[in-house]
Amino acid sequence: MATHEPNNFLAGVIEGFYGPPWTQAERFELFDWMAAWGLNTYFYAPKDDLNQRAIWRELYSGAETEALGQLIQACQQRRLRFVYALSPGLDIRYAHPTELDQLKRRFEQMLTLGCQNFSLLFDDIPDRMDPEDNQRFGSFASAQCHVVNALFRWTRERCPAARFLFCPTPYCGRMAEAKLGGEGYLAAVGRELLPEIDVCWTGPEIIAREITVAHVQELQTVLRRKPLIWDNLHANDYDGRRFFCGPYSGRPPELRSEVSGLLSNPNTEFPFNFVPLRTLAEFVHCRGTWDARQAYLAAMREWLPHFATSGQPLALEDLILLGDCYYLPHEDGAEASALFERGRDLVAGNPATWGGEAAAFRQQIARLREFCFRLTELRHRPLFYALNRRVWELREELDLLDRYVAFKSTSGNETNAYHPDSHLPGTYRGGLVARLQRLLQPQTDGTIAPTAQVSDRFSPPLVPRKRRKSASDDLPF
Ligand code: GDL
Repeated sequence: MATHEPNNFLAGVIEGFYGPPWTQAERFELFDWMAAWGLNTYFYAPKDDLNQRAIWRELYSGAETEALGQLIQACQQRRLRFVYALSPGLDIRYAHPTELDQLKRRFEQMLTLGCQNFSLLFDDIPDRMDPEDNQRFGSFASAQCHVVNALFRWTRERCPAARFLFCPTPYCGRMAEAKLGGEGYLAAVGRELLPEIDVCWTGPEIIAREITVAHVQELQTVLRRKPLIWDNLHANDYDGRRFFCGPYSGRPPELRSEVSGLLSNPNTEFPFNFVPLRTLAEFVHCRGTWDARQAYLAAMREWLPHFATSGQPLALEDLILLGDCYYLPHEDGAEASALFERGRDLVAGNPATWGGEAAAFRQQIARLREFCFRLTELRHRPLFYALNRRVWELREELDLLDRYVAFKSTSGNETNAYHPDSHLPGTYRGGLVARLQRLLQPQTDGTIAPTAQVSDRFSPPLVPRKRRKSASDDLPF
């Protein structure tokens, strides 16, 4: 027996990240996946669709409406719910009736395209209001509820079955604890927001490693409804070096009956989302216990055909090793963890005692480097382009470790300093951002502390090995 009501339960995908929105072709591919896998909701909310947030009062142009109309139709054909979001929170004047008219005008345009479900989002906005709004409503929560309730009523008059979603300004446990939006914000939403409106919530954190039943039940009493999970587990817009192709994880199946839906806001690069969404769909429909790793391995098998090459086929076990390197925000996959631990132990240990470990490590590295290199042969070019920079960086680090271990393994070098032939200052781990990162370091207890010794100059001197010292080496630049 399913633990939630499949018809009302919103299961699917939010295009709700920062950065370049997905292409039309990617969205159509997504809709096919969703229809095949039993996901029912596509939530259109790209932060960088200009008309969604920055210029939310402006209507779409002809070409834009045509594209949106195609998406709505494509969803209808596949019996998927299309939800359209506006984010007016950057500069809306809550007390001005003309602002409500602007929102209606925007929704009206979407209604004429066949859109039937709407949303107003107030995430990531300034935590203060105009004095006039403050005077009229007294609180941020009341001002937002006023606008959302009004738009909800207006929409339901035109579309009686409309689903209406609201994202509060504090949308995770940590923000609520910090009293973002003001004292009692969520309690006011619970009291004042019409009960049919869904409230989005990302969990205890913006990127929640775990979302427990207890966490959600506590929230239910405050919100007076089941929250709708906006899940950022696989979002990568906050870190350009990473992507996440691990399984849907850290949420028990019992959570499903405590929420009004589960929507994933995944990687910005669409091709990375196969396994995250495949496993989300499995999770939504699973009976009994949930084994995230098993779901991952099964989904990786299905993903492998996307890695067809112009040469020899790639092996599933190698794809799994790569996937393990880009698994989840708080967790590497098993094989990547093992690789890291081996490397860490070697580097920390005395090379004289490395024995066969060094050779085994170098072999593992060689396999992963070769696989990364072979990705250049992918026929699916958008997938390769999305992978390219990230995997390049991985290869650089593997290459350095390999050279280091090879050097130290050579008899007589155990205590000698290693001077790289590549990985040179300036071009390797260079740049302002990398140098800024070295100033403060996250500690294992969650604090951030100054790095003990930052030996970093703007332009470190290049002193290649085997070069005789020249007079210019003593110049101070
Ligand atoms: C957020 C943003 C979301 C973004 C995500 C990850 C919500 C409600 N809003 O806070 O647009 O993609 O973090 O960076 O999650």
